[in-house]
Amino acid sequence: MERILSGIQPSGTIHLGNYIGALRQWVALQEQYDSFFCLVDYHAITVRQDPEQLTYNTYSLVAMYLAVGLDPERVTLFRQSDVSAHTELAWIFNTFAYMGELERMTQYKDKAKQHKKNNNVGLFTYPLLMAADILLYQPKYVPVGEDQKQHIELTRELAERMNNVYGETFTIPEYFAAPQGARIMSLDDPTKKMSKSATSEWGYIALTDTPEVITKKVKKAMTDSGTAVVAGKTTPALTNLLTIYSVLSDKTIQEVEALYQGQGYGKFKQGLAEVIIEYLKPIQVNYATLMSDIPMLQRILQQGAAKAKLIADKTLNDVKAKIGIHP
Ligand code: ATP
Ligand code: LTN
Repeated sequence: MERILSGIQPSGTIHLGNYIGALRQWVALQEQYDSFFCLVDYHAITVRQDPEQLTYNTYSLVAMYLAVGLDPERVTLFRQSDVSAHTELAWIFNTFAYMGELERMTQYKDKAKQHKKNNNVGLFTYPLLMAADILLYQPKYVPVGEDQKQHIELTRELAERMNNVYGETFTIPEYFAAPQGARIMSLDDPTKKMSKSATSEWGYIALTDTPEVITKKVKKAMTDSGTAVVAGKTTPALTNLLTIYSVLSDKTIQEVEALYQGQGYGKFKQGLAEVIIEYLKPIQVNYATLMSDIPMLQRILQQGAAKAKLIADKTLNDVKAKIGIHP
């Protein structure tokens, strides 16, 4: 069975962008692939976290992984910090990656601007820890949103560099994009991606938002000038809303456009809010049940870490031996 690996930072609320761009694909792919899904807490601390909140966010994220339909019997769910091979391999990659390569990363450039007072070295070397997360498990695909494509390209570059020097060491992983919605845009600014670290909560819909909040956020969402509910280059805001509607309702964008022909934005937004609320209802029920049993979530993470460690240590030991560091 071919392998996939992906991860999300336990740094805040999971939103529809995370779900449509990443999580939803994971649920579909778990049937066909040997799946490893990580909670990347060492990545999350590149932005200062409140310790208690980070612990809570970690459990909240495992609960969300399960609530959307990942099956812990089938997939390996684990926390990055439980498998020390990740930070060890990341250090080795620090000695193989070039400053210029990391300076080109758009996520770094954005985050450095966003966090002027804490533009720490971890923000800069972040992609190398991500490369280690991936390459330790030799996956064929990495299902992530489009914003992470550049990091996957860097990961491939590093893997090839190591393979050229030391012979076959790493599988070269491929970016796996969601067929629709690989980049969901912010509701209050369709030129920016929907993001959990956005300054305004009006930009995203959290998977845990109540029906009232969802209705308000959708009502407030930006639209384009005009009245027709159509997708296209000149209507980026509507295209984004139509994409969300289409993915969550299993209708094509054309079918949704037809449904709201001649009805204006108000009716469409009301329909969209209903679709989102109905879609999230069962996820929210599951999530609440799962969060009431933290020891069970801890057990799942422990079991996952044990499975992950076996594979990660094997790769790390191979790399160490190749560079001349024998146990
Ligand atoms: P932050 O805003 O703090 O950078 P984030 O909301 O981008 O966080 P991540 O933890 O960085 O969330 O991303 C988790 C996964 O969700 C990644 O695979 C990422 O590509 C995907 N993702 C994040 N935002 C979007 C989006 N707007 N559309 C599609 N996929 C997204
Ligand atoms: N950088 C990713 C999160 C991430 C990741 C990974 C994704 C860290 N390690 C390994 C896939 C595989 C992000 O979404 N910001």
